[in-house]
Amino acid sequence: MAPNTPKLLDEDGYELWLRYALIEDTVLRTQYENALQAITFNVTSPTQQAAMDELMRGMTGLLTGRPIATSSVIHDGTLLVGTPQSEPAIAALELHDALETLGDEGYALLSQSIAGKRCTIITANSDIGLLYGSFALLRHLQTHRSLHNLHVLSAPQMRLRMLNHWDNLDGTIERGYAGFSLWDWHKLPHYIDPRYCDYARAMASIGLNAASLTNVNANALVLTKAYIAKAAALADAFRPYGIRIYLTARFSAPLEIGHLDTADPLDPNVAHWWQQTAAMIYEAIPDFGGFVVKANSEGQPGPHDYGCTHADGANMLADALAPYGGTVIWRAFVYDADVTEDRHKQANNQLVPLDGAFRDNVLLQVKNGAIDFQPREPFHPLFGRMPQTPLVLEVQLTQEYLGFATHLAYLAPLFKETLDADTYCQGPGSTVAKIVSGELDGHPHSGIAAVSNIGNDRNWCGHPFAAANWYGFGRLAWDPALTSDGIAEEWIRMTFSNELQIVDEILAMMLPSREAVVNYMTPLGLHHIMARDHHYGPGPWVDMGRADWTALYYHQADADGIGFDRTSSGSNAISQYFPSYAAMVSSVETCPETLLLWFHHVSWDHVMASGRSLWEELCFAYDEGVGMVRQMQARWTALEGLIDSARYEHIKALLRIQLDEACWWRDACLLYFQSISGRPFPAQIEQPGGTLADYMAITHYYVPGIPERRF
Ligand code: BDP
Repeated sequence: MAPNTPKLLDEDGYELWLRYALIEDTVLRTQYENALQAITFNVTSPTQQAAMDELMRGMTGLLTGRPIATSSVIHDGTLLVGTPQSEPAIAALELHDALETLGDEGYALLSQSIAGKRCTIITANSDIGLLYGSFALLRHLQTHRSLHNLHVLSAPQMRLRMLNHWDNLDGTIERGYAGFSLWDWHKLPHYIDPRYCDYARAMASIGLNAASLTNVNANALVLTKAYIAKAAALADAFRPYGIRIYLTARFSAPLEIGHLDTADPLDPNVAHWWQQTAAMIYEAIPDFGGFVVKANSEGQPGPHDYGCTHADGANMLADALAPYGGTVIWRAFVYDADVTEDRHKQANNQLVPLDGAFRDNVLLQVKNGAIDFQPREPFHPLFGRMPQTPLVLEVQLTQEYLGFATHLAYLAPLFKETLDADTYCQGPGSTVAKIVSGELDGHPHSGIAAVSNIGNDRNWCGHPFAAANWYGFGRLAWDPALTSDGIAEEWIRMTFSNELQIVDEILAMMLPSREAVVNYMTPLGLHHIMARDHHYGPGPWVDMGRADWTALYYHQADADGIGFDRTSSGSNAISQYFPSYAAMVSSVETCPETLLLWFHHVSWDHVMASGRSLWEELCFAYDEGVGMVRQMQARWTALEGLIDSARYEHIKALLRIQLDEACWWRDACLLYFQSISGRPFPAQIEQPGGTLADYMAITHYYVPGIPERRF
């Protein structure tokens, strides 16, 4: 640090990417101040008020530090905000062409001369569009982009842009690593924690418009009157920010809270109970989004319990919600303990025959891959196979399988990998993004959802860098064509600094970080080899419990080789993909090496593209993962003095944990696989410390993310 540099004020991350720190570049600040001297905004609704408050807060912080003047008269340097309905000066501009492209959530940012005065305009067809536009203008300033000749027209590609909170009513969070639930059910509905508003601001700032509040492993109590009143208070707090709430519906709720003796979806009393429940909910929450349902999966109740199909179950709930415009989001994460079929195939087997059988207000929510949010999975073979059903893509922000909240893993590249994947369902270019945006099959419903990584930790997501995943998800939900690099750069500039050295170093840490995790946990297509139940740390030796919860089932390592044969000589899961993709992955020669062991059982001596044997390649990959964490550490230490010391030290400590755990993963996995392959470690890699027995003996108690009742 230069001797006279003032010490940076410590930050705790609460402000996320909405810090609005004073722009220190005085030339740039003066340009902005000249362009934005006063606001003209005829506020007529709570959402418009939220936009006004945010503009005032943001511009005050970023610019002079003084509140910006408001004026009803247009001058040079006016920021004019409004819809054509709320603001006559905007109506007079006749911006029909632009507004037509924006739909009911998009916005325009324009430089415009009005009666000879230079103005900047935020306009939209709706109040929520104005709020999104206000955040976009602030992002523009926060990232130091020019206001000259502004002409930004932006509308979301997906209608439903949702977070799924896996929060329990007792405050714990399933797979949550950032503290306890934000929802204080005990004090609701009367105490509205100011944090709810900050949550809603953060959501709206990245265009997210829906939140499912409760765990998919649902508790029926949330559907009782007392809890609906509490949920309604949250819905009220979120409404100005365009966020609709959803609740998870436990299929057996009619038994548990409805005093019925069945939850059979074809029983009229059951249907009636759900209709009454829907009526009660909509009375309290008129814009209630609907139900998210996990049924007949991992022991959860569902229509199969009564000999009915997923469509029977989903449609019964959909009929209850239809009069109010609500939707059912039925999860496709279904697999059966009693079925010996490769778990990879089960969702397609159960659901593809039901395409066309669901009501119009049912959406099917499909995880990015067929197993379970692994560090790398090929796209789920359901994408493209159910053209008559709107599919919602589900990704996971909380790092259940990517190092919890102590590993830095920037996940936009993972989300992009799925969104950009070509299913070939309607020929080349039939990407997952086009399927879930509704573009390919002309569905009015479309959507993307992410399992939240938010808790009541002061910095929201536990790891300061985990906020980039929340941010990145929102930005991609709005526009899947954005790049991972571009999103990361925005986030860094808003979260840390616009200094190029800082931006470049942090970008170089973030972009390869997910690949680092893949390397030190599950390289070359390995998957599901983590510790049992809590999933903390390596467990390639796990062989207890039902087969498809063991690691042995997935890696299939034996004296000859390793990997899951999903070709026609094995489980034939590949046949569920469309021919062009299936042909590529079914040959060892053309299958991307990153997915090799996902689809093939390969000899330890198989020669890889590098010229090394598979065994050596595995060793190098694990070792490279550890090396990549060391590089992240070196880049971070180079920033000492340029980042406030609170965040600097916190991240430095987390990187230390990440390195230790990366070594743990590498050494435990390599020692275990060596015990099967019988081959020596290449001399060039760091030789594993400890013995396999030591690693296998490690036991952890009270690992976060598992509600204690599960033990
Ligand atoms: C798995 C989690 C489990 C969830 C399940 C789901 O381990 O806690 O309940 O997914 O998505 O990843 O339903």
